[in-house]
Amino acid sequence: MPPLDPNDFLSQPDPFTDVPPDHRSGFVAVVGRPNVGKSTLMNAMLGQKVAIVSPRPQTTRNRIAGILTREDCQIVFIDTPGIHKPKHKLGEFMVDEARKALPDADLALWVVDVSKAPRRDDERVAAVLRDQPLPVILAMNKIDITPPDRLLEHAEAYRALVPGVVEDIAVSALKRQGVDALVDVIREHLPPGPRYYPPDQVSDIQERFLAAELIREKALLYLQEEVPHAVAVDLQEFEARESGVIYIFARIFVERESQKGILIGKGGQMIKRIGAEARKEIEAALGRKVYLDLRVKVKPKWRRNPAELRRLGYA
Ligand SMILES: Nc1nc2c(ncn2[C@@H]2O[C@H](COP(=O)(O)OP(=O)(O)OP(=O)(O)O)[C@@H](O)[C@H]2O)c(=O)[nH]1
Ligand SMILES: [Mg+2]
Repeated sequence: MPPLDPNDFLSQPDPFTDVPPDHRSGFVAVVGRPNVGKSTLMNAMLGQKVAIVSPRPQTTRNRIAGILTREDCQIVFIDTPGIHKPKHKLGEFMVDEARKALPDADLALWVVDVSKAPRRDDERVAAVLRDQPLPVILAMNKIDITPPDRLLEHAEAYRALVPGVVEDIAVSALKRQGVDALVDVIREHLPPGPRYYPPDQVSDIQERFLAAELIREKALLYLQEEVPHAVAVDLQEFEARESGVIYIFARIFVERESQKGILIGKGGQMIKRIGAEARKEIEAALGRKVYLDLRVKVKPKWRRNPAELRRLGYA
């Protein structure tokens, strides 16, 4: 074998620093009240589903990084739980998670549902944003369901809440309208800098976490009323079998017997449906066959129990 030539080695491109001179990078905290479309918007900007999404408020419970790498920038989005008035320890953890994203960020992306006038929880978010030094970009989401006259009126009302808003832009995360323009605007407000992550890394989450979240997403989608909020997914086994199949065993927690009945459904129909839908999406995400084993367990008041919360990753 010929001796190694150090020049060969040095000429290898470095994916972190080998970027154009106008390259920019930074961390963007995605904040807002529950259900405005923060996770949908982050996924749309990434072009890939990293965070789960549902029609129920308080879907996101942890901070989740989504990494967008372009030739001219790398943006690390931190999706956060919706800021609201907490009613239990889980809620306190969630709001805390959201607040913690701000001190390490270069920019706050404030997402609102512009089809609606600001609510109490939007004012809570505004108070948090006024209380910190970061520049704020206001993403006025859901323009696809906003009548034009409402857009102007509501935009004014949201802008008035946070003097630190440097830029606002109307988007539809669902219809992918204005999403690329939003990324361009965000880039302009980031400092020059290298890549922080390899260009092909889209998130910081683990496969286990993603599997548990996709199970929870399907439960949120099909359950009504107070049941979704009482659901936690306790992933107990995640194991690659010799056959190549990934075996996943998860317990779905609810707080009451009545909720267990709803989750299982008549003749087990509901839990079968949740399992089938979740399995399909986990298989697509992992690119492997999955055997999904779900059990429903009643854990009274787990949302108020510090030991359970810690075990579930909510502390
Ligand atoms: N019509 C419309 N619906 C949207 C849009 N963006 C998101 N949604 C819907 O709004 C609901 C909430 O979306 P999420 O992305 O889960 O909202 P979130 O802000 O992350 O919510 P939390 O995690 O609970 O704080 C879902 O039903 C989405 O499909 C949009 O641009 N237009
Ligand atoms: Mg969310």
